[in-house]
Amino acid sequence: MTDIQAVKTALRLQQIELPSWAFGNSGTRFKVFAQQGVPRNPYEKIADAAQVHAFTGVSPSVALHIPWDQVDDFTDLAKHAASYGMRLGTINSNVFQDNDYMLGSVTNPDPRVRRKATDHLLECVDIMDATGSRDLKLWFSDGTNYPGQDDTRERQERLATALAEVYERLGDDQRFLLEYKLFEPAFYTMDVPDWGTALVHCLALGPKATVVVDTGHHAPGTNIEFIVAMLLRAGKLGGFDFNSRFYADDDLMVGAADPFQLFRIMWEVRRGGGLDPALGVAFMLDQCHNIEPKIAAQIRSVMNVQEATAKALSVDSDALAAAQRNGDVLGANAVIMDAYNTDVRPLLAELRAEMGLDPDPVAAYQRSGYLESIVADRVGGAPAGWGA
Ligand code: RM4
Ligand code: MN
Repeated sequence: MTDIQAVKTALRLQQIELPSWAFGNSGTRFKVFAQQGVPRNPYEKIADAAQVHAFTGVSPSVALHIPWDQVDDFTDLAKHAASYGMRLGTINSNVFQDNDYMLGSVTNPDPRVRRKATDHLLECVDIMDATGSRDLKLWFSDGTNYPGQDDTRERQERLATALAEVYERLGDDQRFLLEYKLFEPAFYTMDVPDWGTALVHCLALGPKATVVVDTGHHAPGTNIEFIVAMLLRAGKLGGFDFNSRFYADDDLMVGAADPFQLFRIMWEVRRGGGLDPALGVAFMLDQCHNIEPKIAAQIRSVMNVQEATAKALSVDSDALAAAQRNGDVLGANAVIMDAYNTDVRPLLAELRAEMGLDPDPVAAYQRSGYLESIVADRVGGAPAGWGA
């Protein structure tokens, strides 16, 4: 039997962080289709993110990407966020868009480039101090394209050196989240290709170093929920970059390509205690809305995470444990499938009504006229996008 009140309480506690870059223009290497009303600066991105929170009630923080979201005064930006009932969340470092980084950033063979990259990471911690952010997300595009191009082991030493310097700089209440990615932009070796590499570096440093799972960063067919279970077991799951993919790092809306996988991931999160905010698992979106309207797509994505979570919370864990103890393969699988096949949308609609929200957040947003107002108001200036 599922305790509906307990499910609702857990859903109220789950917060989903929005990426500032999802509100700017994005595309593929073939074409960026500019949309109307797109924010022109971090202040306008936060205004858009606030809309997502206004209609979902569970997304009160915005992650920043530096230098895309560079401003003169981060304290002022934090105040601006607070005026919308929002706060600034994870600071994402960016050491992949400068010409100097062609052969890598913190693993570059040139010590001058390594210094520059590490200094950027340290500057991101300064920004965290100003914004009150807990988390620094580290993703490195570093790697090689050809066998022999550089010394794979030496690159790991360089990485360890940079990570140790950043780790030392973190305040008592700050952490870093090390992100891995199988391939792209490097095609032969990535310096942090998988969760094993990320975990080894984090274990060497201590409790403030954790691993972040970007759901788009694995080989096809990888059992991501197993990785989640292992990282939770080790106390090293810092959080998620949620998105979904059909082929590679597609950055589509989470839950769109494979809602069953998202449910399985959320079940392991629940099983490992990760829904308890005290464990510090950050649920973040890392997506690009290339052809769909961005604010509505973010609302939809938040709802998709909530639906997967509600299904995971619907698993009858006592019945599952009993079936597992009895070696009842079919029975155990049936418990999981019953939860997955539960329509949790009425429960979420009820919860939203209890929270004073419209039960249908996308429709309510679309009716609100916000999109029409930003299309009319945001005329002139340069729309935000990658590199902006
Ligand atoms: C990377 C990685 C990072 C994100 C950038 C834009 O593939 O997912 O988390 O910040 O893309
Ligand atoms: Mn990511």
